[in-house]
Amino acid sequence: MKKTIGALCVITDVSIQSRFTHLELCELAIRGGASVIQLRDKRASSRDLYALAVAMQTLCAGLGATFIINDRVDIALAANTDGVHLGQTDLPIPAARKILGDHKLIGGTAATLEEALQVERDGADYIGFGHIFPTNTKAKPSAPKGIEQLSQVIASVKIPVMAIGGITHSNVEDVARTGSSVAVISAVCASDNPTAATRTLVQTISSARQRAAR
Ligand code: TZP
Ligand code: MG
Repeated sequence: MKKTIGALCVITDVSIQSRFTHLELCELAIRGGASVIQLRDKRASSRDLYALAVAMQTLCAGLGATFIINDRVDIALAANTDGVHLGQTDLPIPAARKILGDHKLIGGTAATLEEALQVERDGADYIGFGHIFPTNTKAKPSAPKGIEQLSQVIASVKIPVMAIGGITHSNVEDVARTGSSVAVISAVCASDNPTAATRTLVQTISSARQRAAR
């Protein structure tokens, strides 16, 4: 059965910090309540990335989380991950769908409403929209999109939206109130205590969603 994206995706990153490995971050974040883990590593060799993806998929399956790999449809297929996340310059979503089939999650990045609509038309399962706030984790040529554009995207598409970029403990409530899922890198990976950082984010998202549903 196809997995869902839930409330919080923690994207593991070993380029902004060296204290924790991908696998350690994966386990620590799931223990804190992350529903989705995404492996994102632009430097690892294909061989290392494959081995890591197999290990992280096994860990996620054992702990009840969804596992997604960034960029790499080939590794998603070979390691039988739950899904893949594709950016605007990665393999097109329809091509990835041909390879992975209907049971795998495919997410697509969008930075504008037009891109979000295209990602939906392309058959993605969710849209990663951002960056919402300023971030140092990834070089971004355009301006942050903010909560208003996020809400506009959510109102315009039928598939789930996952907000990304500069989301921290201090602004996650505003993001969650829109109904969006949340993806973070530095708020968890650069924290001294990734489990506690994840737990706080999950709790804030969950109470904001409950309040918004009332
Ligand atoms: N895509 C858009 S912003 C971003 C990515 C991968 C970086 C998010 O990192 P952080 O540390 O949560 O701002
Ligand atoms: Mg990419």
